[in-house]
Amino acid sequence: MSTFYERLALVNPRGVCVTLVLMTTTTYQVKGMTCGHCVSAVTSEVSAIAGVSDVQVDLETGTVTVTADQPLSEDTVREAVDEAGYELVS
Ligand SMILES: [Cu+2]
Repeated sequence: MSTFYERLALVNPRGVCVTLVLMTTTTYQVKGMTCGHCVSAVTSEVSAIAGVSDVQVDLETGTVTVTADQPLSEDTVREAVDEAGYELVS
């Protein structure tokens, strides 16, 4: 799994630089997906996780890319993938 953080750097009124995490995009490897039905099952389970705004599944590579407004715990994503009937490999 790999995570990309989209950050916004700001300078607050006291002149202190702060960064906000706007969005995280994480790519997971999922085993067992073979067709469009698998894609929609995984998409709907993972989309139901709080904070998730987008789910993209690539059948050929078996990757699921999840965009969320906060970092997600891997266990949460693993449970959702498991619920759909597949296995999170990494
Ligand atoms: Cu399928």
